[in-house]
Amino acid sequence: MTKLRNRITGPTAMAALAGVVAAAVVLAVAELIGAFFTARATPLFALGSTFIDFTPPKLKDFAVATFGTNDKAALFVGMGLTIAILACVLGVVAYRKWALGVLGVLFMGAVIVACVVTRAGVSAVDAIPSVLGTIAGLVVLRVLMASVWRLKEPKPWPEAPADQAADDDARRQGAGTSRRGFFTAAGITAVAAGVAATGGRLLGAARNNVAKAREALSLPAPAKAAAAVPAGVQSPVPGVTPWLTPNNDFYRIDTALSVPEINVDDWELRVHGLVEQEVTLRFKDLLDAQLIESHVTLTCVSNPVGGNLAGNAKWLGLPIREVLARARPKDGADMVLSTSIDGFSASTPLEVLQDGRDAMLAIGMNGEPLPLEHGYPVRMVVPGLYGFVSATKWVVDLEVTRFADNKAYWTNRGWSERGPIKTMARVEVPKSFAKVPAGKVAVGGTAWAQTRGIAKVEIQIDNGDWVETTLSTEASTVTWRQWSYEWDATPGPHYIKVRATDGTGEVQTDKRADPVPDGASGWQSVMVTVQ
Ligand SMILES: Nc1nc2c(c(=O)[nH]1)N[C@H]1C(S)=C(S)[C@@H](COP(=O)(O)O)O[C@H]1N2
Ligand SMILES: [Mo]
Repeated sequence: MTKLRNRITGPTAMAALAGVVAAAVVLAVAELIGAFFTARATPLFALGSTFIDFTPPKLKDFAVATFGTNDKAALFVGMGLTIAILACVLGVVAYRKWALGVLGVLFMGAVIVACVVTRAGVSAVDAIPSVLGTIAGLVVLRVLMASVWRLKEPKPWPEAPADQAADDDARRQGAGTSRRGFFTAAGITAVAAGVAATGGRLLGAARNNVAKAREALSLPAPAKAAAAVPAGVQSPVPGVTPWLTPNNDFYRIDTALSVPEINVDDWELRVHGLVEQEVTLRFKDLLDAQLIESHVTLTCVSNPVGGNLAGNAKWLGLPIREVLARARPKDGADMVLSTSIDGFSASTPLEVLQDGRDAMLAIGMNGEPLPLEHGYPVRMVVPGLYGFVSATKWVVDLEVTRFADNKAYWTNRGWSERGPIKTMARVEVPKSFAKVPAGKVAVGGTAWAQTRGIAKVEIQIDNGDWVETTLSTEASTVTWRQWSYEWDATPGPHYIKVRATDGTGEVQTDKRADPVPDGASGWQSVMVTVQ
């Protein structure tokens, strides 16, 4: 009984416990202080994310297969256990050789700091919570260890010579208080750490609740409002895509595993590179600027012929040419590399950003702040270019550079370095493989050729002649344009083909191309059965 008790409460076990308590203090203090820093700067988040980054895909698949949507919880439990075991070892090491223990703790602290500062969107000051946490952990370890060391001194009591009995009695009593003191101190510290960590969590969540902050944000009125949308932009055919895409239905394409959450107070855009004058913009600068509003149709280069990776919205933002005018690009610059907080980048021709089109740093989408998944608080919108070379969401950096010197995210992965949008038309009603009754059948859809505009949309039934459809009103050359046609359908299977002609008179090519490297092309053909 005494043996068991000694094993659990003996100096070595106490040293291990001291290690665990100290580790809890490191994390708790960092969590509490971290509430006042970037959300991604807390040790647990940084350690976890770094771990995920270095996890082989096989292990990731295994984790998802085994734990499903609890994979993140499993990760944190696993991390907790690993940290606890390491802390036990460090505690025992510190007990035996304090200097070595200190080195171990400092090493762990350095690992945490390294994980924190290498996270995207985290700066060196964000290491402060981890550094202070490590210091607090060391102090706690030292204080607790002092009581453990005090126990080491007396020889095992039964073998003590008789003449030392009185002396030992005193020591034993000292040891008793020391032991009691240790467990009391360890317990209180552990509880305090729990309270601090929870408090830090709540405080951080309250301070960094980006979704709430977004809802509370009110956008300024534009200095230059969007041109009024003329009547008749919408195709009269029921079932055709709404001309204006609601934010909730807007396609979403990005490489972000979790949507970046940026505080407007933390947001900063650095404009640098081949410029006469570096410029740094804060969110407030945007709110105070002369903003413009404009309807622009965005399109993804990955959109297949007939696909729906396109959307049309009213954007509110600051023209990028005005920012560039302040930075004054140097001769020889021909590209702006925009980078998001999570490392995505896009290469946009400098001239496109200066030629007067409504290329902007957008903060509003259809009258609301950008939804988080569409780039809150600031993204780029550039009429006429596919998103992968222009529409950087969560944008934080603009480098004025040259195509010869820099490559963007997708260009490094086999896609083109430039991406003007190709002319595209699609049939939306009737749907492919639909069965429709014979007689008058309403046919309709959408076409786009941003910056050139749509001048004509034709359809061809089976191998008949190309016939012109009725175009809906054009709002602008940078928005899509809808069309409709009344088809006299005879029973049997039929193919409907569609093609557009852009504002320069160029007919959409029938040459089939895959999305890679610079966008799909070809005419869409839908099969319908008329009954
Ligand atoms: N940060 C970031 N921005 C990004 C991307 C991305 O992966 N990360 N994808 C781009 C691509 S390929 C497209 S098509 C558009 C899509 O914008 P949306 O999701 O708002 O429709 O965002 C662009 N901006
Ligand atoms: Mo895209």
